[in-house]
Formats: sequence, C-alpha cells, structure tokens
Amino acid sequence: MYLLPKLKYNFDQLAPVIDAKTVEIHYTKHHQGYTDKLNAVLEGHEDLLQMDITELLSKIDELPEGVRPSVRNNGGGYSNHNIYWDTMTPGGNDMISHELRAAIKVDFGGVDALKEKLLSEAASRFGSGWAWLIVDANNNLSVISTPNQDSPYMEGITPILGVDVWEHAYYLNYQNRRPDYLEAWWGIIDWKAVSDRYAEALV
Ligand code: MN3
Repeated sequence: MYLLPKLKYNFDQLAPVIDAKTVEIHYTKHHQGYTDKLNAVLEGHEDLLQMDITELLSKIDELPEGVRPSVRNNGGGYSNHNIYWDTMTPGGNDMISHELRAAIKVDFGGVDALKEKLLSEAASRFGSGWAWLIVDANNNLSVISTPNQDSPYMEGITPILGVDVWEHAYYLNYQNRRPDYLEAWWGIIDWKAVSDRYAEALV
C-alpha cells in the first residue's frame, strides 16, 4: 500500500511563488489520485504493494503486462510528486552541501550554469512532463526531462531534484508563462533536501 506523504509546509506557504489553491488541488486531487489509482491497480499483487516505490519503478519492464501501463502513469506520478514536494520549502534555502556544490562545479561549471540548463530543459519539454537533476550509475550529475509521468527510476537513474511542468502545476498563477513559473520556482528550492538526496544516491 502506497501512502501519500505529508507535506513539509501548509498549502499557503509556497506563496507567492505557488498559490495556496494550486498547491491544494495539486496535492489533494492530482497526487492523491495517482496514489489511489496505483493502489487500486496493484490490488491482489501483495508483493508489488510491499515494494519500495523506487524498486517498483526500476522493475517496470518486468511487471505483469496488466499492471504495467498504470504503474508507469500512476506509480510514476506518485513518486515524481513525492520528489517535487520534497524539493521545495517556503522561501527556499541555500543549505547546499559542500559535496553537492563541488559535484555541480565539476559537471556543470557551477550552480548558475546548472540553473540555466535545468530551466531551459524544463521550458522546452513539449507538452506535459518533468525536468530533473539526476545521479547516474557512475555518480555523475546530469539534467534530463521525462514526458508525462515517466520517472528517472524507470531508466535506472536517481532523481535528486524535480520540477513539474504540467500546466496544473502553474496555470492558475502563470497561465501559459512556464518560464516565469520556473524562474520563481528556482527560488524556493530546498537545497538541504536536495543535498540529502544526493548523499543517499551515491553508490
Ligand atoms: Mn503534477
């Protein structure tokens, strides 16, 4: 059974970057919906319901055909939003670890260059999807994007920061101005949480 994680903040605390109504609908309707549909499709598959979500997604190609498309969409949606909420904090913080800062310097040239690359990837993702900072099997960082609710875990790589570019994430506030949402969103990143995810991702 997969459970909707509690948010680290109230619905109104990401404002003015993300308004309270958007957070509430996104969390209580969209994220809850993915969670409920994931549990429903896995009913009767106790082994799969017991798995850590990252393991379930990494085994997407081995799952029974009858559940695979729904796990891709709803399991992906469940996990992606867990990371999205965890990536943000009211007002943002700069508590980036020395290790992560050093790795960003090596792989991108610096935090500003990472920002430019990530926001550009997110802005140019056609239609609905996500942009990610990921750690690959060689412990290198890179920026990727995924369509729909596809998860980096399905490709054997570990997301440590993720931004939702589905219109439901920003439309009330920003309408079609995705780049404005992204620029504002960069300011509410929880670098402590991202640094923790980086430390856990290293193998
Ligand atoms: Mn979403």
